[in-house]
Amino acid sequence: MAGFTVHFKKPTGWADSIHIHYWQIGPLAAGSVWPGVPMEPEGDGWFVYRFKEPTAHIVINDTQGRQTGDHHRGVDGWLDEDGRWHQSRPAPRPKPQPPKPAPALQAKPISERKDFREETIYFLITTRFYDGDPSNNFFCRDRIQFNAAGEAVDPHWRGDFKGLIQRLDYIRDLGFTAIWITPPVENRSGLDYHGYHAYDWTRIDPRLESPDASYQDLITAAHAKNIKIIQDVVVNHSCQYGIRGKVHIDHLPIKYYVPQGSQQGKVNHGPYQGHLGNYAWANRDDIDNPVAPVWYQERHASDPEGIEPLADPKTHETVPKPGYNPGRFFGVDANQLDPNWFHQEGFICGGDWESAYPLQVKHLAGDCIDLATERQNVKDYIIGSINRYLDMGVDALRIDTVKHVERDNLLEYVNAWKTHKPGLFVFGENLVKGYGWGDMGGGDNGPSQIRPWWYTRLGHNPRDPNSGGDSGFPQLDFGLFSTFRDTVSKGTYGGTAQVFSMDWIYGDVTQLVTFLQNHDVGPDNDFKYRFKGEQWMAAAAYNLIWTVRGIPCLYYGEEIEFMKGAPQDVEGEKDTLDKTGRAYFGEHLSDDRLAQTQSHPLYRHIRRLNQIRQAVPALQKGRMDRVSEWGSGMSFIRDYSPGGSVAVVGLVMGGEQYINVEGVPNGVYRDAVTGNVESVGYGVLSFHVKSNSAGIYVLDGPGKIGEDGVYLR
Ligand SMILES: [Ca+2]
Ligand SMILES: [Ca+2]
Repeated sequence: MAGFTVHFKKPTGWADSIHIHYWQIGPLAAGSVWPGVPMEPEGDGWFVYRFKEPTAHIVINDTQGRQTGDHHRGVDGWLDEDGRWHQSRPAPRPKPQPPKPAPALQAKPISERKDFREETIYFLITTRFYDGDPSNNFFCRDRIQFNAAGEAVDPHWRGDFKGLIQRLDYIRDLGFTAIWITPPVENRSGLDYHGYHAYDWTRIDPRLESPDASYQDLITAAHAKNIKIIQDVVVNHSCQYGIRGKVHIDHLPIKYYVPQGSQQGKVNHGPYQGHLGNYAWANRDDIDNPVAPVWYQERHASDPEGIEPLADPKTHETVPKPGYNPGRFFGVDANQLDPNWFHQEGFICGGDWESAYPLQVKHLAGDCIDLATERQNVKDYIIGSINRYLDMGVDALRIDTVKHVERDNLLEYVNAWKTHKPGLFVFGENLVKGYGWGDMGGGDNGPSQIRPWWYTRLGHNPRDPNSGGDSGFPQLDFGLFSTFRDTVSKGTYGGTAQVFSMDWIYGDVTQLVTFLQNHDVGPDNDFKYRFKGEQWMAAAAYNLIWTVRGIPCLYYGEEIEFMKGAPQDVEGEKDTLDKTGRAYFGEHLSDDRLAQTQSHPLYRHIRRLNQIRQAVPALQKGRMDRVSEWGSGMSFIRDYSPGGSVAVVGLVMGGEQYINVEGVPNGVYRDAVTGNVESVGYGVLSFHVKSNSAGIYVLDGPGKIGEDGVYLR
């Protein structure tokens, strides 16, 4: 017998120590002992072994854990790196093709984008983004900034819809396809520029609109640029004055307030001059509520300066009176609230924060009065008001203060809006610092019922997420966010895998909205500052957020490290917005500064990540598999086989690395970052990643996407 010869092409990533293990080679010959005998190199990555026996069962391996499947051979053959046999040596693989041009930033038309996981989100506080109309600018009563000359500057209500419309191209160029705006409905509070103190859900706040830039104009203009609008909605509470046309909360008109030692009409309240009422527009001097008591409504019209003596109906004392109880102007008597609209349990105290019932029925703060959300009149009012904005074209909703409303009650609202507008994407904010696993562990001090995962589910067992299916109400991913304090903020991915190990507790983890920071929180020890870390750490965080499961969301200014290290919100009594992460951004968007802003390394970085994610369905929708993490790097597979898309991702912090990922479907992979091509024949993809960069190998992918930058190259 002549025997036969086996040739083998070493796959990418295999060690050079190629061995062949064999058995059942005939009745008289013994098989080899694992890992078998060395094969001889024969050039161009090929190895050879000659059998004297007629047949053999064989397994080829590299002695480092990589091996082929079992083969039974009796004739000469060449085994290629995809596991296929040939009768002669196959031609070398074609050289990597030149990368195709990157897909245009233009997303598919909105009408074709039914799955919100295809989007990435830019979150902005409308009043702090870009001022297109100074005539609607307005100072809040609190936290007014004065310049050296004693003039009030930087009005809180400054950015507006007109400015946002003018800068839609900026957001589109950055690659975002959806904008989350702070609540646009009419507000009333000493500090209401952010919109979370609603007074009238049925009206858009006039301080955001201009004659030629209404809310409808914004929605229409965004849609014309293929950008979706996400409206922020507060269900849990109203402002401290009640709701226009529905319910009044007792207090004295603010224009009668005079501080101790002053005199009405002579007080310097900055832009308010004289009193805290009328500043610029008469309809904002206090409230114009038709359900307020008759005396209140009469004063609204008859005494705009707040100088005619008024007897406080509660105490019969007369105002204006210097130093008269400020609580009568700015406070709320929790015992006098209308039970048809408000809960009757008083204000939240220290011990209430980790307990569901008090958290959900008590008032969050003096200007956040807890609505009786389970009552039909409240449901009808809020659901009906928001339906109108959905009819105007709003594409998605973000729900505020989720854990303050009992889940099944809140789902009544969410499901009503989804019924009104089928396919609507609605996500929630359930703020937690920590993993947020509730009764599922992770050192959580609160119960499951107030944690994000609970709201993504329908079951009622706090220890069994699978006791109910997907509620269809995904949440902002505060669990992942919380890990950034100890990971990317310290220049390591170490510990990140742990949060992904609990992904199963969510209804649909691929729909969570992921972020590094927002207007309330940042990834530091106190969870309250804009990201303070080095620029490369932020880039590493974005590499992660844009490639793991979830829908990435960027907070305005992150793209240029805007207000780096500043507190997200005012801290000290004297702080003004310019000292915080909510500072006015518009100066970076002026015509003469725009090019500079757009050349920032992180701007270019995020732009490219958006390009890549938009081109790879697996990054949008794939489940995460084979998560591996070793501090200076991590790797995983995003498997969206149903959509024909698979991506293998390796992330690197610090020096360059070679990364091996196992369990990879066989085929040809192209790196979206470098354009490098690798073939996988035995389930292992091995690739090189430069320092502080990433490899994003896409099965049958388009090759390199976008231009190299500082952090992706
Ligand atoms: Ca303005
Ligand atoms: Ca509540």
